[in-house]
Amino acid sequence: MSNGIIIDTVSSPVKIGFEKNFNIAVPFIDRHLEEGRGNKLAIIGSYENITYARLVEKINRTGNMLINLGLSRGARVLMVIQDSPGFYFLFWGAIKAGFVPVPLNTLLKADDYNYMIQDSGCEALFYSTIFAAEVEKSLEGNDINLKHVYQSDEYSGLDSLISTCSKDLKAAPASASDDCFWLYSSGSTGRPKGTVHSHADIPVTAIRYAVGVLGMTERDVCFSAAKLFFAYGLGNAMTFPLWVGGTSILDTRAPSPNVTFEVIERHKPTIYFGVPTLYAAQLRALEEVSVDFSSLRVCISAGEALPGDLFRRWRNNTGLLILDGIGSTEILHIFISNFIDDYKPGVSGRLVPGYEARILDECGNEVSSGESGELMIKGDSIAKYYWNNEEKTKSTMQGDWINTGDTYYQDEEGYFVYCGRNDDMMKVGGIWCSPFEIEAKLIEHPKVLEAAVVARADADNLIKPEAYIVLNEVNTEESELTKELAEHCKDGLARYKFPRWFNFVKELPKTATGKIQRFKLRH
Ligand code: 3UK
Repeated sequence: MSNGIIIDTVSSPVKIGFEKNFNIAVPFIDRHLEEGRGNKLAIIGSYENITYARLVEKINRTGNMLINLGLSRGARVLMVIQDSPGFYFLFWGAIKAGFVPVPLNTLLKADDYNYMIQDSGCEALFYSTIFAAEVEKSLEGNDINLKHVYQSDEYSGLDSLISTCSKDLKAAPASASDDCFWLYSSGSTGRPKGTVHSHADIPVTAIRYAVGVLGMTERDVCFSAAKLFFAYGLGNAMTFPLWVGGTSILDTRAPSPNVTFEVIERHKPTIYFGVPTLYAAQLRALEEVSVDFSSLRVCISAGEALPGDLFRRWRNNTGLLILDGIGSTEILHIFISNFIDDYKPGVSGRLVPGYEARILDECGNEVSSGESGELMIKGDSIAKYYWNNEEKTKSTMQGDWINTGDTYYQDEEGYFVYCGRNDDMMKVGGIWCSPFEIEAKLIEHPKVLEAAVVARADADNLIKPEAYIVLNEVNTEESELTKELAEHCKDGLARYKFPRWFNFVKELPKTATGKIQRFKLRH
């Protein structure tokens, strides 16, 4: 049986085509039984281990359960589900049965859930018991037209709901360009936007990034500190291992350094996917403990830029590479990346083959080499549109191209260098200045754990950089430290770039996915 995807590996970049009738549940789920992987473990971790055969059975039962609810074709099914097998069952059961799963960030508050329930017009909502308080509050006292709400117990997954449903299910007819799933993308301002992805997008990221860049095979065991509800985690811990027939480690706990170390030693992943803040905290923890990283072949970082200093310290400490790559909810996964045999500390890397980039100036013209501008990307995994938001769709998705909202330049070797979000960039003395470059310099100082740099107007109303610092240790006098850090920055940064103000804070404002919210620090 064909799995519906036509991959032309002779052409470069690889060409990806789809048969007319195409539902991604066939190549990502059903295929594994035909390929004899029934007894192989698909999921390990906090819960019972799940083989591919059991996965297919549970997904089919879940799909039938959703059909039995009488949902309309294409109905949105919201999921507030922790990293557990139940997440897989619902996500793939919905897709296979012709519905559209919408995993939500599990760290949100009732008000956000309420908004997403209304905005999506969903017909069903499933949530893990531990998120009951906020989810249930979101349902109280309003006229949400939601037909089905289910709490799915952690340990048995969805068992009580699905055990009487048939274990046979044929994938619903679909095509590569049909709506397949959504993720809510939270911009730095405004309400989150329902980002609608089609059936084509998941296979494209798996083929171009997981296989093309990371060389993933069925021998890989993936562990992602980023949770499944985040596009980064969804690829790392679900769609990538499912594409290659590998194994995923799921853990429900918040990813502290100790939790990640324990999981790595116990379950022996071959690839670890982290975020810069966590790598920084892990490095600090490694001063006290030693950890067996011998199962790992490579580490990945995304979500925000990885400072070169963290890359170097991690390699010195563990002997492992961290490949930084930039991805987005809209493009679904990483489109510019460092490679195992082609990397450079402190840069995002090169285009993932299959994606194209343009860097534009304020007038929309391509910049000359070495100059920074707005990064536009073209590729075949980009979301179709934002739900219910024509204005944002028009300004972001421009024909085949998408505006990432990030400022980049290409260095003399052609590597893409991140400078900040477009709205975080500042002009100092008429010259564009990247908060990220200054932060990367500050982080090199041994007393600095994290740093955020924002624009602040001086007495003449001219913009200068201002730094917010989280210290590694707090036993240094602040005025001393300010002097020390100013000296440290003047050495190695262009003169106009050193921060004129230093603030020492306990923590930096961050989004639920760990991105520094610099706009909250501006004043
Ligand atoms: C920023 C980075 C510098 C950048 C994501 C991997 O982060 C992901 O998606 P989001 O929609 O955010 C997208 C924005 O985050 N960013 C992400 N990675 C980097 N900036 N260097 C990086 N390595 O501003 C981008 O526009 O939450 C990451 C895979 C899938 C993802 N969705």
